[in-house]
Amino acid sequence: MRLSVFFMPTLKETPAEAQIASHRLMLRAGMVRQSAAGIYSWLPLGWKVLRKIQQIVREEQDAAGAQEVLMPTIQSADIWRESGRYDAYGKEMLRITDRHDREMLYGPTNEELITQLFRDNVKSYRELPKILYHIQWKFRDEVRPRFGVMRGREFLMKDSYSFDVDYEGAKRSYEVMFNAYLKTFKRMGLTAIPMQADPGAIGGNLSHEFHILAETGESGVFYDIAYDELAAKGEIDLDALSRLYAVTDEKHDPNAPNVPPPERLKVARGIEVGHIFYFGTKYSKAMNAVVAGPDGNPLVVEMGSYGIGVSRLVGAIVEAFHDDRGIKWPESVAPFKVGLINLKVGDSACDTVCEDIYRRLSAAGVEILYDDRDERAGVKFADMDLIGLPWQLVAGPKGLAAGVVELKSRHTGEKQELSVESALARLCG
Ligand code: P5A
Repeated sequence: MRLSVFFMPTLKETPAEAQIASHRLMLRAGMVRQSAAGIYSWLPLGWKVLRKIQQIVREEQDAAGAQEVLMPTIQSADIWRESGRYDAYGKEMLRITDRHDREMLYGPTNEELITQLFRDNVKSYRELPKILYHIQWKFRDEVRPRFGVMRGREFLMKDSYSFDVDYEGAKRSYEVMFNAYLKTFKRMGLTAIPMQADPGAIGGNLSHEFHILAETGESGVFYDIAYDELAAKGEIDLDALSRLYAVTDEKHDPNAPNVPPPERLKVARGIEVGHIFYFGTKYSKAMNAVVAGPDGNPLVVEMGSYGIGVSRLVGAIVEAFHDDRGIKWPESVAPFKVGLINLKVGDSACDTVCEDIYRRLSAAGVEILYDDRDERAGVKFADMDLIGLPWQLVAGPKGLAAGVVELKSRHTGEKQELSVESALARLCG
């Protein structure tokens, strides 16, 4: 992509409404624009990141055996009456009336809809277990939407739902999703700490929140450093994990039996990027989701639901990876891998080399943003640091006369002078 044509309206000034780094940087980098309180348009740069995050989430769900569907955003109030949540949900639910005066709503979550889908289409225990998921926009009329996409009213969620014949099966599904979550966040460069949580409005009796660590996180977290040691191992045993201490600050109890000694208790700040629930037969019972069991008798299915805040993750990743000049994207979610800066547009050596690099990297499938604008070098460096692409490749008349370009890592700040050929080899590898 050429920056001269790319729709990326960057801002020099810090927008007054933005209280936290990720919100400021996402606005300044031209990733999103607010259209109404807590409702955002995603511009090309932001949308590219959102799609990469979705893709990682999707791949890990598929790898865990979950199957993707797409349920609607608009739901009928009837199914929420069946589950008993229509009145209980309160003002956070955006209620809509259609032209026939039928009560509808913009879905804040999909337990009811998936339970209806399941009961109408699955008849026998032989078809279980099943995990279904979708990645779909939700609406929650939050009292105080804030921090940009981190607490929006309209936001993108990945929600999965598991169906099992008994508790043992449901616990297995929970574990499968639990481990898929750890892998998912790890691929984004994040350390996610699972915390025992309150099931709240979703209901049930087993629940974990996944918090990623960031200095500017919304909640304080306390956890046993044994987590870090366990997480480094990859696959995690839920039983071993659940014995460890990890809570958000409102639940911190220095006298709890499993609180580690002070030197092993980590105090940090976190952002909730995922939340999973086992709630047994709460919805299947209320909505009559039964299958024929092995003995022919009806069997009420055991369920769980598993959420990831996909759009929140964009903000959370920026919180975790930035400095005072801008964003520092992990390569796996970066909107482009390389930013190419032509220091002197109009200079024939610079133009020729840059065009050649642009063509060859594009042909090799390396995502590259070429700053071909006729702008001052300072502006180009500042914009490139702001949008945070992992690699910056700088070509100027002086370097080219000596046969070199400069390759800079946005993460470490490390710069290296290389020939064009070795720079290309590096970036293609
Ligand atoms: C689990 C999946 C649920 O809704 N039902 C389906 C369950 N859980 S949850 O914790 O309420 O939400 C799941 C994740 O969605 C993100 N999230 C938000 N992101 C941005 N803005 C919001 N207002 C918002 N509310 C929730 C969080 O990451 C949460 O963990």
